[in-house]
Amino acid sequence: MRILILGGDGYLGWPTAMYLSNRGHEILVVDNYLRRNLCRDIDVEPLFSTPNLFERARVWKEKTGKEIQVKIGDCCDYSFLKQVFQEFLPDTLIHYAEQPSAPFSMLNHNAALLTLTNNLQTTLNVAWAVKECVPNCHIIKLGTMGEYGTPNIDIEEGWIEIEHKGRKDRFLFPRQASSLYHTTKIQDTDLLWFYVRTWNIRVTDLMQGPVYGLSTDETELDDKLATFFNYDELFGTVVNRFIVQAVCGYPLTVYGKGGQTRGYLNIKDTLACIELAVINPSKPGEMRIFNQITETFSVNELAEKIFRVGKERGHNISIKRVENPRVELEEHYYNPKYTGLKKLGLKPHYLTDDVLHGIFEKVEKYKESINEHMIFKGIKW
Ligand code: USQ
Repeated sequence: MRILILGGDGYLGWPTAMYLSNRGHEILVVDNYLRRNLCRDIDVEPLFSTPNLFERARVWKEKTGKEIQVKIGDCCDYSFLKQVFQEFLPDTLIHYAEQPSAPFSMLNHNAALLTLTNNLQTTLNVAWAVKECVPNCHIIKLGTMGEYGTPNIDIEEGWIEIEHKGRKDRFLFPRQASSLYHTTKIQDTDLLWFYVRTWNIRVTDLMQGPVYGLSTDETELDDKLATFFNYDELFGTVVNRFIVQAVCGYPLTVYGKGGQTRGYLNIKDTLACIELAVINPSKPGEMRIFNQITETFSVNELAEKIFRVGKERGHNISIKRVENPRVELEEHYYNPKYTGLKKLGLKPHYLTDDVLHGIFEKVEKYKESINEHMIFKGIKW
């Protein structure tokens, strides 16, 4: 298939590009380096630097003989995006091109505006480019489990049937996020659902939980093919952060009571889920939604696991409860359904001790590069 990946430079975008290229698909990645630039501008650079996309694609070709095409540009610019679509004519579009950080979106008005305009304008442009250039193209959009929030009822896979005063209908499952970033993802969902109903386009929305890990079969081929690995408060996700904290002797920062429970998944499973969505596309006029997680943990459970494995590796670790900088429930019911992707064939890589040892081993190599000042900045909601 011809697969266009928007946001192809990111933590997930670049590993996805290599994974699908390795499986024989024709890949074009597009990015404007928003994430790289934001990290540099606000002094939260990843654990190790990674080459730009052109260099990454050159190394990929050297190692595998396979080509990944690269275009640098802003998906908010409709004429640029439309031209990319007209020239490449994708069968599948994978949409990662968003500002992905909840804390960044809450930093100040400029950051909020950037998040809102970047995320929504890109999604709007994607829907239009598909309609005008390749109406049969399957859009795979990365949503997030945080769209649902933490309701006091079971979380269904995207949809819920409601009976009201003797009548029934099927609706999007209620969404109530707890950051502006997560709210833009809800708005993305709504936008695409509107265009699915109106234009019969085909969409798969993957409601993903926080991802952890830094290696995939493809990143292992060469150090220059590694993905970004942020461990800072803005762009790092909790498991990756805690492992870096454990390695450098910074206390594991459990926010509030630590009962916040989320669904997590290994970066390898993100790639597998994307591939399953690619090869099993939704139908025209269908908005298909999967909850993309493999298991759930509270922050306390994660901290305890990482504490235990880190101790085994001889690290000097402590767990510190800090006042929660976020507005979120710290003790709540959480029972999401996540059977759809398993039915399509997903074989999860769970967060075992072995997996944690593997991430520790990688991070330990860069121990000297860890900048403790990036770990906690206290960005408050
Ligand atoms: N947390 C701590 N201590 C920390 C960092 C985080 O207790 O030092 C807690 C947070 O309060 C939260 C949980 O860990 O309850 C997860 O936080 P996170 O920073 O790993 O994840 P989040 O901000 O929710 O966002 C991340 C990605 C985002 C993705 C989302 C999936 O940055 O792009 O969409 O995970 S989900 O959370 O399911 O919406």
